[in-house]
Amino acid sequence: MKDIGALLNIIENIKHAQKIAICGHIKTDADSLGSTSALYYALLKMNKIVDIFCDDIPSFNYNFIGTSEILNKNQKNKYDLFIVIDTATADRLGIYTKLIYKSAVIINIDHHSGNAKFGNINYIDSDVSSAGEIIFELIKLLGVEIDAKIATAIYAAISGDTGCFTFDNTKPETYYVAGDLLKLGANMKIVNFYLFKRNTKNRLKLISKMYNSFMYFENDKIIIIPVFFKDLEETGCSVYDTHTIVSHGLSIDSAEISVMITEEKPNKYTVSLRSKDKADSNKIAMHFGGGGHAKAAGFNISGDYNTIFNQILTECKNELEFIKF
Ligand SMILES: [Mn+2]
Repeated sequence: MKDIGALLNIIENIKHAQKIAICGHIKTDADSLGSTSALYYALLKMNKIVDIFCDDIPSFNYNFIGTSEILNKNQKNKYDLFIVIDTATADRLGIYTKLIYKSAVIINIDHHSGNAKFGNINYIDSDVSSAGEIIFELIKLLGVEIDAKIATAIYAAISGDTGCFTFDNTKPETYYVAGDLLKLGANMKIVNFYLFKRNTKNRLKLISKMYNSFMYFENDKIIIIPVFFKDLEETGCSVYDTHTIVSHGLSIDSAEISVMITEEKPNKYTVSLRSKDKADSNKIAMHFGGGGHAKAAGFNISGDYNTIFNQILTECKNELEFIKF
């Protein structure tokens, strides 16, 4: 729920701080990068000393946000304020987890319902589509003029987490915010291309392999898409190139749950889950120590492929049994 009081508390803290750090999560995405970058640009306009971190090398597709030029450039020993965005648990900051506890005040801004509230100030609103929506509100309240660069970063954040305004988390308010951002100069064309349309020849090769390996269970209610390390090697792709394909499993009428099991490194798997109507992806992911949202979640797991595959299939079947009632 929106909590203006808490936002005003964050604003007071920002106003009184000089050295501020901003960080998003590992396995970064458009929401994390867009939200952290937008706030970074806004705080620079307030003449703050700001550093932005992310323990990841973002995909080329996010370069338009401008983050690659500003990310992980400077690191001070201590910050007045450390602002964590879009990150449910502190360990998802990777190597920067240690840094937050050296700061005077930790502000935790997120939209994951399972957020661990590790900040001194926690602003968690799971009603909004993305952290981007919260950051838009925050920058407006800070009184900073939102230019086209900031608007594009926030638009990318929202568009990324809503799957270009197609997921269930897209609400009337999401469109109002997106409309405001377009008026402020957000470059919708560039966001649409880099987040949803751009391909490389290598990625097209990988996708065609993936389409050929869709597996169907429980009268086609469960779709599992395995991607092996050798597939990535043979096509010259990374895990990032597999993104979005997991949603395609749900395009089949009967599908309730779509799972992509990607062997990122030999015997190390990244698992992405998507669900359509009643099935809860978050619940399945939490069973394996992961998390996310009701319709989109994920986790990491290591070990023997067949064992992992069977465990995941069993949990998906359990969820189908559960939603029958
Ligand atoms: Mn997010």
